Amino acid sequence: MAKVKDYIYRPEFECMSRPELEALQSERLRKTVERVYQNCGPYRAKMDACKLRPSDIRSVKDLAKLPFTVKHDLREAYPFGFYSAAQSEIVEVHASSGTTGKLTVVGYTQNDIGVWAEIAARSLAMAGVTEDSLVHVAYGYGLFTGGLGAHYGAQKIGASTVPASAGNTIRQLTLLRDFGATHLCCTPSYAIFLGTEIEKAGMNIEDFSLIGGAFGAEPWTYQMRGELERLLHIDALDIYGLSEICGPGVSMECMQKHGNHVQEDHFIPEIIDPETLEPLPFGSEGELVFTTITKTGQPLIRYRTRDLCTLYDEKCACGRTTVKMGKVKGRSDDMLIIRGVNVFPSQIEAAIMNVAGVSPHYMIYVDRVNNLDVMEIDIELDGNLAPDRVSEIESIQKKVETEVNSYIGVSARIKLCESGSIRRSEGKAVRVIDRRG
Ligand code: DLL
Repeated sequence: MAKVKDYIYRPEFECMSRPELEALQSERLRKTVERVYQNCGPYRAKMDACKLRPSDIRSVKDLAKLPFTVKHDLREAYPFGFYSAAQSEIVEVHASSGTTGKLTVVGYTQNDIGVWAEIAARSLAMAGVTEDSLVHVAYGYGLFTGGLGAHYGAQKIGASTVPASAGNTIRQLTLLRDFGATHLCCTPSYAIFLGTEIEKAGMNIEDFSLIGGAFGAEPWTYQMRGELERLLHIDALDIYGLSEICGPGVSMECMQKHGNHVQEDHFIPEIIDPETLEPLPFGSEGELVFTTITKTGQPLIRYRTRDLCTLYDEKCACGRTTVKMGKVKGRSDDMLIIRGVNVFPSQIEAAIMNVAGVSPHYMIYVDRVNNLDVMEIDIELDGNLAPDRVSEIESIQKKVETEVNSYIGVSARIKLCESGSIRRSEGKAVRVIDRRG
């Protein structure tokens, strides 16, 4: 039974008719384009290069005329060259490191912090947060936007906010239980870790008051949601965002648990073909692109996220009218090419989580042996399964092998390991070690 009630925080924006929304988006887009052209050198240069003037952008229908922005553009302008506001107006700076290269820096004005608090509050309201809730934030606080984003949202609602930050699992569990947290915010992999540690810590989930949570910052499957809900006795909802656009809350799943609503009065989403860069219709899988239309510090125009997913324009039973994003399959940079086949870690997760007897803790190793790509997946056995039941373990191993092969079309060596043997992460999970150099 669902425990969470889905509160529509701002129906006047979340439930607008499409013509009303497009009129609002067009007005905000015009202002944003004018702002970046007048105040941000790299944008003026990009628009001049395509012979575009702000007056050429009259409505959302003109969006595709505008040039894209990519991470490399931000890094070239490191640290503050993409600001569209004076340094004196910037009140907070965040940055993401990615796997390589320079930091990608994002500056927020007071207005932008307000936008962020608003979208994070709307998101937490979808997970049932009210002023009576107690929200335990176990995303990292710091340059990463997870901690402060969830914090601003919970505070805007008026909930009691516990800024636990990441790490120290026993302390997290003790605080969650003793303070009676109703909602948990952290990465799904860390939430699973917390869930599996409860019993080991001699605690009982019945003594916790949790009902829901907002989990994101990394791809996770519907199967993982099932596991998380079973372990923590909660409704586990998906929150999406990225530092460059506005941290957590750019989109959020409602209690229908079928896609994340994009906060379209603040961000215009598009899906493009990552090869041809042409916009694709709703329902097609492609690269997600966002244009911010209410930020003033560092607005971004047609920012290519590298995240692969699908947008849906379907009526949602929750009453919101905004476009929904399907599950993020992964970043195009995270795609593995194994013996010529494109594989995303999230597909492997979906395959292994279909088999009973394994836990959600796994690690993928890729090697090149005699010029051939070889993949090994180490998966922990379910904690309740004794490792000496050889025939049962062999049968699980076979099932995982078959499932992975039929899901992704590539064979993998499956190694089942003892519970607790795979490294846990307190933030974004590291799932792949590619040793092919
Ligand atoms: O991860 C912001 C965030 C914090 C989102 C907390 C949700 C919760 P970055 O560190 O800049 O920002 O990483 C952004 O993480 O482009 C996606 O590839 C991935 N990502 C974020 N949320 C999800 C999600 C934060 N719900 C990058 N599902 C994005 C899948 C996600 N991937």
